[in-house]
Amino acid sequence: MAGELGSRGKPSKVELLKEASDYLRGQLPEELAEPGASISEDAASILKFHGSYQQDDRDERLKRKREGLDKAYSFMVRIRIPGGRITAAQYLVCDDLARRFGNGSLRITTRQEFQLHGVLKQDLKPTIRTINEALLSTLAACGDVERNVLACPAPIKDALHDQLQTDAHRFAAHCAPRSSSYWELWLDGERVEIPDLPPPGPSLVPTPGDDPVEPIYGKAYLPRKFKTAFSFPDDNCTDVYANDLGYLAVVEAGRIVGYNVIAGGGLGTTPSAAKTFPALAVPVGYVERDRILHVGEAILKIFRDFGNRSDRKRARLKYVIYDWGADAFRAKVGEYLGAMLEPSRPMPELEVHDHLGWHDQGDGRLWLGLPVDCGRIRDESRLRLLSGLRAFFERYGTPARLTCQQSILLIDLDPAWRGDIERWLEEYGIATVEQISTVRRWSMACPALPTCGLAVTEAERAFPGLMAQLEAELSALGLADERLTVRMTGCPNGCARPYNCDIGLVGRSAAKTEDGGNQPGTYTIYLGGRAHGDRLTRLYQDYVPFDQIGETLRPLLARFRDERLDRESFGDFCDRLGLGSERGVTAEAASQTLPPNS
Ligand code: SRM
Ligand code: SF4
Repeated sequence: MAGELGSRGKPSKVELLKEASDYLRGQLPEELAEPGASISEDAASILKFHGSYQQDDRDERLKRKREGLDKAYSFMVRIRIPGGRITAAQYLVCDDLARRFGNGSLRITTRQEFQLHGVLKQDLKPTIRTINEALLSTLAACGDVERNVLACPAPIKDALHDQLQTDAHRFAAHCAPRSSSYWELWLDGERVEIPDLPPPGPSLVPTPGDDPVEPIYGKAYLPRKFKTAFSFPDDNCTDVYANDLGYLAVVEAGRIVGYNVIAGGGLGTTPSAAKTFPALAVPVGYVERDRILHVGEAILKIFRDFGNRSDRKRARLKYVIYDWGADAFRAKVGEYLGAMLEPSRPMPELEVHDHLGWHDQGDGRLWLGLPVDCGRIRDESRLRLLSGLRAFFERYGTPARLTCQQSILLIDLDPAWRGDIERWLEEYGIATVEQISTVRRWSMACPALPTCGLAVTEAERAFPGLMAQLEAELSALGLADERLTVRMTGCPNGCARPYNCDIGLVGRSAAKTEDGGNQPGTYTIYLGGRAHGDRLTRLYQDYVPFDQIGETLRPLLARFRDERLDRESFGDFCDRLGLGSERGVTAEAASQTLPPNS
């Protein structure tokens, strides 16, 4: 049972490390100051809380090993951007850093942030300092804490969109770690206040064990990462069901009055360990707008107190809820808050928008949503996206928004600029949404090789080849206009969310070229989710070689064309046919009621 699974086992090594780190210091200050290209594994674990991962160039690993050389180390730096909102000046700083200290590219993540890759150890401090000077942060972009808080980035000028962004920012500020180690380490103790992320206020749901420095987290922080998203039910562009905590706006008379709270989403899984599975969030209840911080804090603290601290594979909120049952979890939330939440309110039917193309903001200005393949902003032959966006922000100085589909929205545009902007797109070879296929528009891939230390095989680098296969199949079948969400990852961790879309492709085994280089290996095909993100995929076929993905899907796509019901999507069709085997947990499965062990 969950309580027993929770905090009672022997704490894992990472737990001991966090607890002994003196609020996220550990050996980090000393090791960063030492010469050498890398830091120890222990220091790297603490570095994650500061927003950076130690990585190495996996394309170089074998060659360097043969030559007796150490790995080619560098660091990934993740920039925390709640709700995906950035100014032109901030964009330009990120661009500078990518050129000066990174690998010449910026990457928009599936959680509305930027990542820099390839930063060398000696450049970490100037990089993170510069990010803070631009009034952005990397604090808690990674690590066992509340991660970047998501909100619909559409710059629609109505009360609703404004309220949703405001609430996401309030929540992000409230949950930020409070230890001063971040400022000591990167800014010589000088704290930078970020205007829309004020310093966190006092704890709102005091519990007996609250720590004086970190009242929400405690000395050992959370058992694992924790993710929160705010969303509209009729525009679930933040994929709220994949989050540990989700707030779905309840709207009355054009204003958000409160939220239906959902909890326990999470996609990471280890195929060989049946104790792990992807899960979608389940309903918890309704909360008025002015109590969202209280409810969120209570849920974070339940995870802090009952999450599994001995087995990191099973240390996500979804497992607490699964082990206890959803009713018992709701009761525990009521206990922490001193009152049960009201039942969830009715909501409109779920929909999703990608916000690409030209749109009217409602204030006389326009926004232009640009697709970015795998979120990678770089210059590559005719497509000069890095240089193009730099020129754009230097010229217009208007802000931008990042989406959870790895794309960018250029906002607050004067309609009179449209002709010039269209010429600018052509000059830099930047494709608009009308110029790419529908399948590409709705697809994503994670970074995988060569930077990700956990990748089994390729994803981002295999993406163009995957698109070519699918575009050919879909065109041949007359399905080119079908909205198909295809998401590819280099391993089962699920970073591009392959477990709740139409077609998920998950890296299964590696493949090497004759000279030992990396190439796309085999993939597991998952089917039957949908663009709305509220249904899990099922495992359809395992170990499919990369170049056979298109032909494996061909017969099924043909059947879909011939046998689909009116307005049925491919995912709905696969679900109706019951294709594949279950590999996840739904709201129904989690609704058993076992008492939490308190
Ligand atoms: Fe992720 C680990 C990249 C979104 C589940 N993820 C990683 C690491 C840091 C690899 C590592 O631990 O060494 C990857 C860095 C690769 C690189 O070179 O950049 C990585 N994850 C990403 C990004 C960049 C993928 C992308 O295509 O954009 C996304 C960054 C989001 C952000 O800005 O914070 C990213 N990761 C996700 C998501 C999707 C989401 O949150 O909406 C998930 C699934 C949801 C979830 O959390 O369950 C996800 N990432 C994981 C997991 C599995 C966690 C689990 O519970 O098992 C890992 C592995 C881990 O934590 O040990 C992981
Ligand atoms: Fe790396 Fe796997 Fe995440 Fe892809 S899904 S970024 S390979 S951890």
